[in-house]
Amino acid sequence: MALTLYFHPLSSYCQKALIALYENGTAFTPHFVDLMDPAARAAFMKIWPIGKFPVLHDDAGDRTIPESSIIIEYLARHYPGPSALVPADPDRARQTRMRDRFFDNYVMTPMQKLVFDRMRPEGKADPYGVEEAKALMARALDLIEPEMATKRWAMGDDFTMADCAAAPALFYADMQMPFGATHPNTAAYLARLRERPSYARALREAEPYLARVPR
Ligand SMILES: N[C@@H](CCC(=O)N[C@@H](CS)C(=O)NCC(=O)O)C(=O)O
Repeated sequence: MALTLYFHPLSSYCQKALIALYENGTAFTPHFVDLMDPAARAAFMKIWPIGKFPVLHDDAGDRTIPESSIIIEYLARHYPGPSALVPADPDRARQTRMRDRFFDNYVMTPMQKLVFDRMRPEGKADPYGVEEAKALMARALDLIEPEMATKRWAMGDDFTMADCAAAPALFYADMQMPFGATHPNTAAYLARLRERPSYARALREAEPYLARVPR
């Protein structure tokens, strides 16, 4: 098979790439990476020395593609399917990329800060950084909330790369800093994302590991 995805089902960025693959029924070989296993980590670092997943490998051209957004752009270009995850219209493509960046930088990044801070060794917590992350996430949610009053998906009627980014970001953000009571439109959007078959599948696959996430 041409495509291999190096990933772990619990990882939010891996879920983002999985949604894109499942959305278009793209065939790929799943390569599970357990970064807690030193041998598996060392082998993965040879593929992508930054050591962060997901990473896609395409036998065609022997291409290694890291970074979830770049993976989705690559799939949209080389393995297109019924869901045009990056719109053909240049202006809509730019808006999609903007929303993808928004969810990654202002929801996923602070969400990860909250998760990883809880995993730090005793005495190494970073309460100031956590407060900053919470404030950033709250600002992001305040911007998403009015947008999602009228929209089904991040770009309107069409499911795009922005929704691939939004689903795991909002899922884990809600786990760390529940927003259902304060941001009902965003919560309803998350509920729609969870029902979307591509994300429902990624979540089912993450389910056996979810208890590992500190909250
Ligand atoms: N910018 C990267 C971020 C990837 C990322 O942060 N992956 C996390 C899992 S969600 C990871 O590999 N963490 C392992 C580590 O840092 O050791 C992307 O979009 O793919």
